Amino acid sequence: MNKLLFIVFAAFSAACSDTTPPPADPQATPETQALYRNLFRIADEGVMFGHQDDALYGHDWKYEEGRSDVRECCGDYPAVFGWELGGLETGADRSIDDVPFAEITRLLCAAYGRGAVNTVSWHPQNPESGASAWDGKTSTAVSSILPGGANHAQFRLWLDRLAGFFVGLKSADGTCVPVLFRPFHEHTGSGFWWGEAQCTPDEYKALWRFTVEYLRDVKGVHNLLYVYSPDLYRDAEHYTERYPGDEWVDVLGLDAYHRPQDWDFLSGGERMLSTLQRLGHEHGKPTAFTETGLEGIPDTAWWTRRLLPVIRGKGLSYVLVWRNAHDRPTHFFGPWHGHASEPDFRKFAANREQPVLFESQLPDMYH
Ligand code: BMA
Repeated sequence: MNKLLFIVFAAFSAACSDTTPPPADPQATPETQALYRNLFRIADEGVMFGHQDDALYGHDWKYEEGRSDVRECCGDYPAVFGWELGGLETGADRSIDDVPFAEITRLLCAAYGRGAVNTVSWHPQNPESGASAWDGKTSTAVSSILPGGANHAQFRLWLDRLAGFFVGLKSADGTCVPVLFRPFHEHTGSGFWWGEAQCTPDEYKALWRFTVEYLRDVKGVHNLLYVYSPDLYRDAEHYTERYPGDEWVDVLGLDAYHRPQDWDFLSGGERMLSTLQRLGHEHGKPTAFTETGLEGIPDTAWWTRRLLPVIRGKGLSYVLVWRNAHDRPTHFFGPWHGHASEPDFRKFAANREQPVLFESQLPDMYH
């Protein structure tokens, strides 16, 4: 190839590889847009490792500044920090896990300051009964909060409170901290009032679209990327049955816990994450294993024998394991220092076949 042709070709490829679709919020802040572009790019370097509530508490401690069960096992903080907003909708100042929202704000902003990525889940109470998110007895909760529904005004108030939280996430230099927001998750299951048995596909889509539209267009929240995260699913049709559409979603996720009595994690994980990879390509979205874990980690080689094989080569931007509760000794999904799976976690963290990225290994995700 002559030199001129080569330069034209190189410029063309650079332009192409730089073309990522715009996020669901075209007015997303520059840092949020940069994070979105980098979610695509990071998958070529490795899978970011995430842990829910990592900076707040661990297996046998809580609120000790700087501590992290993950760091105590592998020497580095997670690349992705998960946080939970359940309870915020009621105006409470502590979450359903008894965590002060002010602490979440402070530590989430600190994680951003160190270059990490933040994601937020939300287990809002049942709008009809006032019981928890797990109250899925009726099939009218979702329709009751849609426009025209008896609880619609209440739902707007919930979103007002969420919007207040999101716009209040300010870094030291005043930048609004970008967040991967993952509402109404696991909806291919029926564990929550917005689940498959509790509402129709059209109601679910309307709920999603209203939420995005209200936060973005009415409340002017522009630091969010929206993550769609079904539970276990049968096939691509099942995955997309309640999908609100490409213009409403930024990241395609999957929540799938290893429950040996219910399904085979290796073959099921392979199937679901391969389909997710294909869907990511078809829809032009980055993908993530948004929640997973084996409760209590009874398999001491779970990290390299189970998790690593299913995430290997799937093009995921991140994988997040659920929280290590400080007040329930067997409710943990992440590693902790002294647990029998710790050496295997270190191997997982250092493996070279499928790089797993921690906080200090991240490139600048926000520019
Ligand atoms: C669940 C459990 C609960 C917790 C909820 C929200 O999966 O860990 O104990 O309240 O997540 O964090």
